[in-house]
Amino acid sequence: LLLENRMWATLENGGFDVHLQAQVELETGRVIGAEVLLRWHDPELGSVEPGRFIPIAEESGLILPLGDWVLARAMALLAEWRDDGMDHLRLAVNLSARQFSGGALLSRLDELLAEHGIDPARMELEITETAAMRDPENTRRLLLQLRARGFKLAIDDFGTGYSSLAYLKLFAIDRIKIDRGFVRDIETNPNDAAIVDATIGLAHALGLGVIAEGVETLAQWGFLRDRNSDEAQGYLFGRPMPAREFREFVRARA
Ligand code: G
Ligand code: G
Ligand code: G
Ligand code: MN
Ligand code: NA
Repeated sequence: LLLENRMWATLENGGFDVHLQAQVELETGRVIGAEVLLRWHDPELGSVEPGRFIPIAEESGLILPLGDWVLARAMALLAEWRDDGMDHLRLAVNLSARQFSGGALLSRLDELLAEHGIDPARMELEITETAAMRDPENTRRLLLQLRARGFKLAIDDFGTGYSSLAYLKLFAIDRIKIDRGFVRDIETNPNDAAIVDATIGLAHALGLGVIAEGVETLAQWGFLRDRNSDEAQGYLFGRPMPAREFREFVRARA
């Protein structure tokens, strides 16, 4: 309850922040966008991990206003970038199950698009397969509506959730994010290598893009390049960093 109360106060005080982690084209390492990752530094508690506070936010319902704040922040960043000649970059935002089933998402996104004058193709919405499978029929409908708006859609943490491959043909998605748990031991664990290999093949056979998460080493990058994954994300290319730093990061590599 302490954390929950503290989070409400932080939200009211504008004390949450986001970091951006680069997403790169696999072949070249060129930055094509970033994932938006929520950060909370509390004056008394110090830095609190999203893995700790997001589950609490989800249980308490705080995730709805908090997730809304993240979406607004992402749209504002895209507007800044557009005005600054960085409009080729995409931002990926994580959606929680509650946001996704809440019913207010579509109208809120429409509002934000209009307010900031954003091309929805610049924004990718990530949902985990577990969240997607809570109510597959609702998910199917909402994804179609989001796609009709022009948003990009990705399945996060692919392969770790309670799900079925059948949804891949049921849902209108653009990209699969291979969970970093499969990437970590890709060079030493033949099972992980096989899973990653098969996932890339499956994605491509279905006409979907694929991004590998948690890429930390040149060897992992090489493995993924050999298998023709499309994109990658991980410490090798860049840690999550404040938005201002990310802008410099992109400039320095352009
Ligand atoms: O750096 P990392 O520790 O940021 O993120 C940990 C977890 O928190 C990830 O699973 C990520 O999906 C989740 N997460 C980070 N930011 C957000 C957010 O804005 N909304 C939601 N729902 N989850 C987030
Ligand atoms: O939404 P998702 O669970 O995919 O959030 C990405 C998480 O992965 C964040 O917690 C982020 O900090 C973390 N992360 C990003 N790149 C790497 C990496 O190269 N190695 C490890 N161990 N974690 C990473
Ligand atoms: O190894 P070094 O610290 O210079 O790597 C910095 C960055 O340079 C890496 O994160 C990667 O983006 C890029 N890089 C490193 N090695 C290679 C390579 O073999 N091929 C390409 N295209 N880029 C590389
Ligand atoms: Mn994610
Ligand atoms: Na993930």
